[in-house]
Formats: sequence, C-alpha cells, structure tokens
Amino acid sequence: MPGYVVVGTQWGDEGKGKVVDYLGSHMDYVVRFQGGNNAGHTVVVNDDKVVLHLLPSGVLQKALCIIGPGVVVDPFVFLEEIKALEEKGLPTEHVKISDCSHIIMPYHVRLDSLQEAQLQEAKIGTTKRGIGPCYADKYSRIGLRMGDLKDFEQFKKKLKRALEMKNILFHQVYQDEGFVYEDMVQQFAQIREKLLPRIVNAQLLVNEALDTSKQVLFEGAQAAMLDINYGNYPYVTSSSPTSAGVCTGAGVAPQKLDVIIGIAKAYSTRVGEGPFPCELFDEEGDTLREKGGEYGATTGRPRRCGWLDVNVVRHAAMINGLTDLVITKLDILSGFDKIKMCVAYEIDGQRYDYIPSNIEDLQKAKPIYEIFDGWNEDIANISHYDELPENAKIYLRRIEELCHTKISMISVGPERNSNIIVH
Ligand code: 2SA
Ligand code: GDP
Ligand code: MG
Repeated sequence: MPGYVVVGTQWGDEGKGKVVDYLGSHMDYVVRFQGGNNAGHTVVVNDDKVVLHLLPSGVLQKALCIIGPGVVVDPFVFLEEIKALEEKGLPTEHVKISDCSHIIMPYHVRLDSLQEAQLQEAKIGTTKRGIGPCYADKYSRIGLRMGDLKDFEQFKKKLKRALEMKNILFHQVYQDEGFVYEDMVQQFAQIREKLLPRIVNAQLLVNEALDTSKQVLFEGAQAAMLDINYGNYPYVTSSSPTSAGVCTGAGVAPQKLDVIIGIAKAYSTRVGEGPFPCELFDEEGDTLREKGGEYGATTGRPRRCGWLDVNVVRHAAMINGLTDLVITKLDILSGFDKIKMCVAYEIDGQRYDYIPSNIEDLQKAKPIYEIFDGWNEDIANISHYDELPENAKIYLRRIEELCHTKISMISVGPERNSNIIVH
C-alpha cells in the first residue's frame, strides 16, 4: 500500500501537521500538493513546537520532503523556514521543490491585501500571503515557476513582462507605487543560488517512488470546506485540498492512492469569513477556543469555534473517498457536561443531510443537534481504545456511523505519540 493521502475534512487546523509528522516515520516521501505558506501545520516533539507553513510536515523525520507542482511557493518564506530549522541544528537537505510550482511574487502578496481591502465587508478573510493572486496568474498563464529560475536571463524577460502588466494595475486601479524591475531582479539574484540545488522534476521522482513500492504520503493543507470547487465559495482558498488535488497537484494517477485519511477535529473551528452553521457565540465557544488553543498558526487570528458538524465531515468523506478517519483533539472535549453534534441542517423548514452548494442557503442553515453525555476524565495519557470513557466511545461510534467511515486513530494531545491506534 504505497500511496497515502492526509486531508482536512473541515475548515483546516484539524491537526494534519501532527498526524503527518507521526506517520512520517514510516514514509520514504512526504509531498505537499496544493496551497502555500497560508498553511500553519504544528508539530510537537518533546515539548518543542515547530509550526510549518510551506515545508512538508515530514521534515522532522527522514522522509524526502517535496513541495509539489500544485503548490505556490514564496521563495523568501521558504528560505526563512529552512534557516529556522538549520538554526535548531536540524537537517534540511532532504527538502526539494518542484520545477512546476508557481512562485508567489512580492506583487501577489501586496495584491492580496489590496483586494481584501477593496472587498470591504465582503472580504474573504485571507491569510494575505498572496495565495489567490498567485493561483490567478497561474491559470491566466502569466505566472513564473520555480523552474524558470534555472535560466536567469529568461526569468528576467518573463519577470519584466509580468511586472509591466502588474504595475499598470497597481498604478491605475490601486494608486499604488508598484514594483521596480531592477530591485526585484536583484532580490531574486540573491536567493537563486540557494534555491537551484533543491529544484527537481517532482512528478518523475514521486511516480518512480510509487512504482518501486516506496511509501509516499501526500499532505493536504486547508480542508474540504475551503476547496475551490466544493467548499463554501467564495469563502475558500484557491486550490483543491482534496484527494483529487493530489492527482493534479502531484502528478499522480488516482489508482496509486491507496489510503485516504481524513483528519477531523472533535469539534469545529473556522478562521476567516464565511458561513459556519455550528458557530458558538457563548461561553462554550470561548471554552473550546481557550482549552483548544484555537488561534491561527500563521496569522494568530482567533478561530471561530463550534460543536462538531458531521454534515461537513460526511461531505468530506464523499468528496475525498475517505478510507479512514482520524479524530483529533478529543482531549479538549473532556469536562463538558453535554456535548452536541450537528448531524444535519434545517434550511427554510427543510432538512439537509448534505452541504448545499449555494452560499445564501448555507447562510440560513440551522444545525440539527444530537446531544451526548460528556465525560470528566482526563484522557490525554490514554493510549488504548478500551481505556476511553464509555461516553467518549459512544460519541466516536456515532461519527463513524454517520460518516460511513472507520476511525483508525484518535489523537489526545499535541505530542507526536499522544495517539490511540484503533485496531
Ligand atoms: P487564503 O489565504 O487565500 O488561502 O485564504 C482563503 C481562506 O482560506 C482560509 N485558510 C485557512 N484556514 C485555516 N487555517 C489555515 N492556515 C492557518 C492556520 C491560518 C491562520 O493554520 O491557522 O493562521 O490564520 C488557512 N489558510 C487559509 C482563510 O482563513 C480564508 O478563509
Ligand atoms: P493543521 O493546520 O491541520 O496542521 O493544524 P494546526 O497545527 O493549525 O492546529 C492544530 C493545533 O492543535 C496545533 O496547535 C496542534 O499542536 C494541536 N493538536 C493537534 N492534535 C491535538 C490533540 O489531539 N490534542 C490537543 N490538545 N492538541 C492537538
Ligand atoms: Mg493550520
């Protein structure tokens, strides 16, 4: 079984980084296939916390780590992240970047902020890392790719053309000074030599690995509800954080993906704007945020919190073809007298067991809850399923039943090994 996928089933921040790091010890390759440094993937090993934005979460293990073709790469952020690891004395030679990955240019980052400001109350709530503008240029076929850095003369020509177009936009639409070509050439000249040894043909490497029965894990960033096609459009990110995204974003055929693991947090969070039917505006929401440390791992923004929305996880199971679920942060639910689970929505008097595509419908959705008895035991040190409180098992079994997917692992703490493997 060589091809593994790890994806988020909610709105991101389910604990994908932790799970990828844990599984990473069994992997030969860990590959990011979409998104960019909007991601914040937290890995905790022996109380040392590392937040990865662009680097795959297998980087603390021995696996070869690839930033795949479908990723958008801010090369300045990349080098900062590499430097931070090297300063901790950690190796980084095993990190490679696809020659097809698109470069997040400084003008993409500025445009992200300008567009958000222009949208005013209709803003998306992006991470302002330039993700949307970079993907827009990719699909408009005016982007620059990491592979373009190999021939610097050609790179400069492409940059000149791109910058001429962008500066018209900056000057005429945003009354912004724009960017100076010579300055940007100099910036890239300074970092190019450091990047070149890491640039590879990733689709070739990854397929060779799969064809020789190597263990390859594809690491999703963000999650199903932020998917550009199947999320809460327009309150989504600009890529496909689903198993289908692995095929386009890593150059891998669907039949090579054997295990598709959906990560679901035991409750819901969302950061950024957009509908969130289970959102709690009361003390219970605050308790979830504080106990769960629910603050953006990239921007520090407080995350909106609510009870588990199984309608959402079931949608993710369908879109991704999940073979397994991992439930994270179950420890955070200890101590609640009653725990609610949203099993469907009510919209204009009608029951919905699926996610409506239309944002206006979703904005009217009221959660239909099932209510469970809670448990008081601290479960953070439990490593066997049988030791879990009975009420926790009832809660977990209901998730499996409603999502038609087996739970293979339960995470009960941020540390790499705070897990219960379900046999
Ligand atoms: P963008 O920047 O264009 O991708 O933003 C579009 C939407 O996608 C959401 N988004 C995220 N949601 C949860 N977590 C993300 N990563 C960071 C984290 C976020 C942070 O791990 O906490 O630190 O704020 C992430 N990245 C993008 C974003 O909120 C928009 O709703
Ligand atoms: P990701 O974007 O999906 O990788 O998730 P984030 O790293 O943004 O957010 C998850 C947060 O929860 C991080 O601070 C993790 O260290 C932490 N975490 C992950 N799993 C668990 C768990 O089972 N219990 C607790 N208490 N914290 C966890
Ligand atoms: Mg995150």
